[in-house]
Amino acid sequence: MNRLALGLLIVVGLCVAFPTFRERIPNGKNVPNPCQGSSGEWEGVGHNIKFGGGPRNPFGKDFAAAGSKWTTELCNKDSDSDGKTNGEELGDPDCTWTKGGTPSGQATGHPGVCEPMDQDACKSVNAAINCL
Ligand SMILES: [Ca+2]
Repeated sequence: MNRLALGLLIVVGLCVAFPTFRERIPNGKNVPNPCQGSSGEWEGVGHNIKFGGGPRNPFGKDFAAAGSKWTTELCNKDSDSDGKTNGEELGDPDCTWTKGGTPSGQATGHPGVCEPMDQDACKSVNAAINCL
């Protein structure tokens, strides 16, 4: 493999949602897409676009500030200001999940996107969110 191909692989790898980061939060691979008319999951949980990469959303900023790991403080925080803690949205309402474990519940919301997205209170929070 030549250097250019290797470099491209690295760049692509960095642009795609960090799979290892998704393993550091409860239900990181099952975060529902909050965009209207969309289904499936939101791979780049900490980013403004579903596929990850680029600027971070409020949860991504808090996750980075927490040392890129799930802490009790991060769990209890409501990063997207929608009234639900990150733990509630990701299925760890009691903040007991540890990496590799099974969360107590399923992810019910997106911790970095204020929901429901069409509410007035959410519009400014979600200004940078790109539903594509
Ligand atoms: Ca929230």
